[in-house]
Amino acid sequence: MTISSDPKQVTQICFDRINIPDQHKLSVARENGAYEFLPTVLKEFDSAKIINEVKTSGIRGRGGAGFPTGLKWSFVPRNTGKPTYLLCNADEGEPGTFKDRDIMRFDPHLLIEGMIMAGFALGVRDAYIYIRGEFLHEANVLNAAIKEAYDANLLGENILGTDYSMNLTVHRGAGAYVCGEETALIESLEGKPGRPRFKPPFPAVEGFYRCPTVVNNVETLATVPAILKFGGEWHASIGIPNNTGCKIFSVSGHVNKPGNYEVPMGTSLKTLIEDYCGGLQHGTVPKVIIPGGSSTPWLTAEHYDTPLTYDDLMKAGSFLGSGAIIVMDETADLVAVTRRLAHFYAHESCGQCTPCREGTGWLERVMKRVEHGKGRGDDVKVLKEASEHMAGRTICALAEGAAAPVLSLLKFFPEDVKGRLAESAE
Ligand code: L3W
Repeated sequence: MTISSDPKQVTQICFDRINIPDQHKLSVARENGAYEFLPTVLKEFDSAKIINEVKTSGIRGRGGAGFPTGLKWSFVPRNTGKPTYLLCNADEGEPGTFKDRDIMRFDPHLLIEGMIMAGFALGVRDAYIYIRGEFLHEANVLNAAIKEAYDANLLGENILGTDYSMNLTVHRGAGAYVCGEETALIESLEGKPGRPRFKPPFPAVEGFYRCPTVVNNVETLATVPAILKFGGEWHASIGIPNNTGCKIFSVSGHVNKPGNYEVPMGTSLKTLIEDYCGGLQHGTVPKVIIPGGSSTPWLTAEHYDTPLTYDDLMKAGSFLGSGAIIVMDETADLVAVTRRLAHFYAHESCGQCTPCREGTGWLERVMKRVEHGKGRGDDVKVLKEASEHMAGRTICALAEGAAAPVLSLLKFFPEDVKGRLAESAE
């Protein structure tokens, strides 16, 4: 690792080795610091120390919700007589998000090392990576890396001669977005249809096969080796309080250089777009910025200077989410964008909750006729009411995510919808 021990110098954590050729191979990864600190952790740290470091680091879940990772780990009950499981959520399906994919295909050993450390802290014997089915290449890379790790006694029985043993298995999903929701992921991993469960109980207490289970995102787990090597205080000094560390942002849309960029938390949207992404394709300020994946409410030009943190984006009316920033300039047809997203959510609703199953279908049908200039006189009202009747009335957040683009369109650009109503409409 070339990460600086001086937090002020740190600009990247998970992507530190991302551009090194052949980093996915164990020999290359080891030359560049992979597993270097693992023996120290396994031999000199204990569970309490590790959880304490992770708590001190302030890291919050990088998958979307931003829940404090150390706190989640501390919820796991001990001595229940049941096994504790560690599941890595690699189902990266949120439209706009493509960061975990890069960690897995370019630096799989970083994730594996993070999982061994997390597993050791939590007393896990069996850990799984639930990977999005479409990521076949990444699953193959991970499996090859896991095999190399087993052969080097980094996984399996008595890791590096210690008392700790852990198995790691990759499980491929079958193409359902909702399986990125942690309880649907658990159901799917148990071999059942991926339908979210009611929470509580939270997985930390009752998860995989009703046993204590920690579900963490790829980026979260990939940050653990650096936190343990440099210390929780070090991580807490990067970024800004309550929003610590670095974050990978997947930037897409009307920017000149779309891609994944890891930056310290608190970097502004404008800096990310102009300094890292080469600015906008047309114009000087974006028309719409979706900051955290398609499920998060839209921001507009007035929010261009917002620092990229959980707290600041919430203050601006949205969420940091998974860090998938979709940028749209003046050329975007926002009605068409919203219709396309409505189709996605209607297709991906698992159908378990009526407001989601019916509501997503309504949003898609109405948006379709609006897109084709055949909207009816009361369609603005229909869209608003249907969206409002979905949010907060379902088991998981999919319905809320489906409503977000429609409500954003109506909030910021009602004229775009009104202009597409059929002439015969009032
Ligand atoms: C124990 C408690 N554990 C909360 C745990 C909980 C989970 C985590 C966050 O949604 C969001 C969603 C999407 N005891 C606990 C507890 N936990 N209280 O903390 O839980 P929660 O319920 O706040 O969120 P969630 O259901 O995990 C995630 C949004 O992310 N999103 C989606 C991103 C999609 C991807 C992707 O494709 N990679 O991540 C984007 O915004 O809408 O709001 O572990 O168990 N008392």
